[in-house]
Amino acid sequence: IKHPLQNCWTLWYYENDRSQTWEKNQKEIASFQTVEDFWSLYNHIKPASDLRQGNDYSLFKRGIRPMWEDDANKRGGRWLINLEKKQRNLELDRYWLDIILCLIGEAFEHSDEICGAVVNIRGKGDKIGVWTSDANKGTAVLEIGKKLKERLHIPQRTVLGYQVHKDTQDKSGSVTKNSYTV
Ligand code: M7G
Repeated sequence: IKHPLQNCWTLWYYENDRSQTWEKNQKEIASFQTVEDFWSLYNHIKPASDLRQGNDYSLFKRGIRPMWEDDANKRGGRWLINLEKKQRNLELDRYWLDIILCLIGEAFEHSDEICGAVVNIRGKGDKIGVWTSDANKGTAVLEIGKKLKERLHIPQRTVLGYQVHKDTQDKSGSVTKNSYTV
């Protein structure tokens, strides 16, 4: 008998095809709800560091689309980890796996607030975001941010910021303000 997870999760792949809309480029790869099925999927796909620039993986609870517009995300935001270029070789895959394990292992006290996580492979620096459902739930958002920083062994001096999706969506400049930091 396989070991069930508390939630069923769906892995998505975004391929940067300019002839298609952003939404159409989001493809569901597979869903799993046991530890064993997670590892067989994980062992079967390319590590994030091998994706082409411009592409993403997303892991979301089943039924939540990896986009701002989804009902579960539209009032939410993300804890954002900005990586330096050299971290693609050193840390990206470890961070992404550790985040997946935090999500599917329900490592947070406020795991109910978690929607999913996204890794963006980008020439200007890769990014990992952990998406939560309600940016106004400060206690939950902060608990998740602190736990994340601790579980990934991110140095104390590195500041992580939480950005509201609405702000990211209609940002005019190139930076979105942080609504929380840890
Ligand atoms: P990105 O891929 O999150 O980061 O956003 P990047 O700027 O480092 O590549 C790039 C663009 O993709 C955005 O400006 C939007 O046009 C589109 N995009 C990204 N996200 C997360 C969404 C989303 O959730 N919904 C929609 N409709 N477009 C999005």
